[in-house]
Amino acid sequence: MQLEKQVIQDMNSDALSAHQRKYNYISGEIANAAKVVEKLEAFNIAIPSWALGTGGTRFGRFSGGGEPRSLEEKIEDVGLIHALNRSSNSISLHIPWDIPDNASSIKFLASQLGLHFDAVNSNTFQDQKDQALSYKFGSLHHVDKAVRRQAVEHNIEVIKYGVELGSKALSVWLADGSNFPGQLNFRGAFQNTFESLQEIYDALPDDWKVWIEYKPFEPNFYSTTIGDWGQSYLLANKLGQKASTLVDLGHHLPNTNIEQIVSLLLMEGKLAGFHFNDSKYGDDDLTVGSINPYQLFLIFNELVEGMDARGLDHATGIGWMIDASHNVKDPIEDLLQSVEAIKIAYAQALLIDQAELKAAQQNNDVAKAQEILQQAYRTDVRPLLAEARLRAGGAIDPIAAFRKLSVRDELVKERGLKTVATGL
Ligand SMILES: [Mn+2]
Repeated sequence: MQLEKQVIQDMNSDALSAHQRKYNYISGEIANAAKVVEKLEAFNIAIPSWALGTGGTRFGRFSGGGEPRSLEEKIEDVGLIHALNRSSNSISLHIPWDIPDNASSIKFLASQLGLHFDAVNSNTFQDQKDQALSYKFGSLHHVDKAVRRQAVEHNIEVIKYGVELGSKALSVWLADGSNFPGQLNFRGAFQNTFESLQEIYDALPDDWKVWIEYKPFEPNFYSTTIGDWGQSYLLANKLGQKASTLVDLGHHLPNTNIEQIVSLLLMEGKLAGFHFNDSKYGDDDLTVGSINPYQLFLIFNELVEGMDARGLDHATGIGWMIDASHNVKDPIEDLLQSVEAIKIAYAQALLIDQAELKAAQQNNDVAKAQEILQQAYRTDVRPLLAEARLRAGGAIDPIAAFRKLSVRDELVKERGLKTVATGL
């Protein structure tokens, strides 16, 4: 299924006058509305191929209807999201869940929908059917060199798929760790991980990057071998220029000051990008902005300020990607909500008068600094987002359009009620 521009435009006509009223109001209230809309138009967030089906937990999975049955159908779903919000122009593939059998036809399909391929993701946290050696006790950190070799080769194979599709980065998340004290020699595990990553690093094409993710616990519950941003940063530094640290918002212990981590990684030129999601307890993979939108806004404040300080383009300077799992909501609606939340936080951060904030910081005017941030956070920027979408040919209200056009019903008709997408 594809959504033609005309269909979306017709949808918009009902909502147009209400939108104009709201947009005119906010344009009068803030100084830089036109600039913000321009930046919002340029800002895209990649959709992961594994988020288009209903996710499960270790207790079960309740699939919805019309889930994509193939990589082609996943790309079509991202095409639908992008047609509605004009902010999701790339897809991040997970290998081996989504191996492109015919790269040129996959690339052609994507480009027809205005999409390209973002970072490719390797998987050494599961054993695959025909796999010779098991990752039960880890992959890149494994005590057995043969297992490490197999995991390194898998990563190099993922790079090859990525090259065929025009990706420019490999994203590595390891489940490696230990469940019990004494199980691992920490130094040995870290050293093995480093040496394995070095082999992967050496296989990167010149214009490629490797993004190293960290996570404090799960699936291992005593230690993880890349447990926090310091350990990832250490590896990235030792590896070299092409390696940097990927921040997954859910990969922190409760109450961690993520915005401070982001600020320092950015300062050091080692912030690869994001896996956006939200959480209340652990790696909950909930819809972005559903639990703690203020934290997301504070992160974007650091990003905007830090990227401007380094002269980075907001849209392309680092990687923007969602990594969430939708257990109870329609995945497409959930992803539309996530993209909206990210762009709201970004737009609010763009409203902050950074010069005024710096002056307040210089004067130790704490109350004023708080006022400046909260003034931006409490501004309803949604009409700015809608305006950016409208100008780009998207829907004023993407979820309303998705529902009015009965997109899911159409997908169920096409694909059937009992389809299960590959992934967790
Ligand atoms: Mn992630």
